[in-house]
Amino acid sequence: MSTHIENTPEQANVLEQAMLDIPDPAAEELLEAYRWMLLARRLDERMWQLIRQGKGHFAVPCQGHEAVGTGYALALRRGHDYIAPHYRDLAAVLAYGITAHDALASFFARDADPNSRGRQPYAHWGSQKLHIISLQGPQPNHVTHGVGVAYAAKLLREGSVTLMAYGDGGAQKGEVHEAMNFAAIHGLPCIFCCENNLYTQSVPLALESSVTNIAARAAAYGLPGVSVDGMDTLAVYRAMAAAAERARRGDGGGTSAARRRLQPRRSARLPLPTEYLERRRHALSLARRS
Ligand SMILES: Cc1ncc(C[n+]2csc(CCOP(=O)(O)OP(=O)(O)O)c2C)c(N)n1
Ligand SMILES: [Mg+2]
Repeated sequence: MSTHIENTPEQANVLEQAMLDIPDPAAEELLEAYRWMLLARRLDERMWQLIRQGKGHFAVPCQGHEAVGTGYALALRRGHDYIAPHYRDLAAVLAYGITAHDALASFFARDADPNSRGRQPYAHWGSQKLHIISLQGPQPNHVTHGVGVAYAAKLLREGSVTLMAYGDGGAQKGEVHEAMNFAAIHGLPCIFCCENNLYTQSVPLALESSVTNIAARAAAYGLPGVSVDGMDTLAVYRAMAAAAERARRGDGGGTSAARRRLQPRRSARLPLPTEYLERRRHALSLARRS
């Protein structure tokens, strides 16, 4: 149990120190990681094309988030550790066993979609078999669910770690506070990974949060927190591997990491060109009537 942790600067610095001792992944692993990132980017580009051709209805770009998902997937034992991914973590779910075919089946809402058989919108990842905790529409509910899975893993002495990823907008929600507090009280084997792209849809971080370094909040719960460059796969890998090691050792308190990326990008629902025209016609007809 990790109650009553002192919030000292040393405590906050624990992860930063531990990261220094994490060795680089083997060359084959790095090559595999590059494949996940490239495949995610190519799929993403294709989906945007399909949307613009009017052949898809809902795209969630992962561009700029590939290095984060890849970094944390590299640090975990895939198939054993659980992930509750952010909706932009295509690279992570590819690493976890979702195939390009599966992702496109989800994009086209087909029965072959292993996430929800086409019943949830694209990017609502989830697979019991692959240890991917199902994503819900309301953000970021999956964070509390992830903590529940970590609690169960602890009770069952399963030895697994659960990683929850969410955006900087999601980080402002009560769920994250509740999840971090509960995880810290019970010393749960879990990692909080905030993918800070500096925007919540069109709202800049400054209007969502009074602090820019989201990782600094970990200290309020007695958890170590570190902020790394989310465009740097190896930096993310080291932070996550250090966090996972602590969690596995039962060092308690869970762990927390936040990251930023360099290219903020708008999210994600583009009306079809025909919808645009329809809306324009409608707006014009209203204007004419008034
Ligand atoms: C409770 C709730 N409110 C609003 C939304 C609509 N919504 C979907 S994604 C999103 C933006 C989330 O921003 P952030 O967490 O920073 O993630 P990003 O898209 O930037 O990666 C919003 C507001 C939602 N899904 N759930
Ligand atoms: Mg964001």
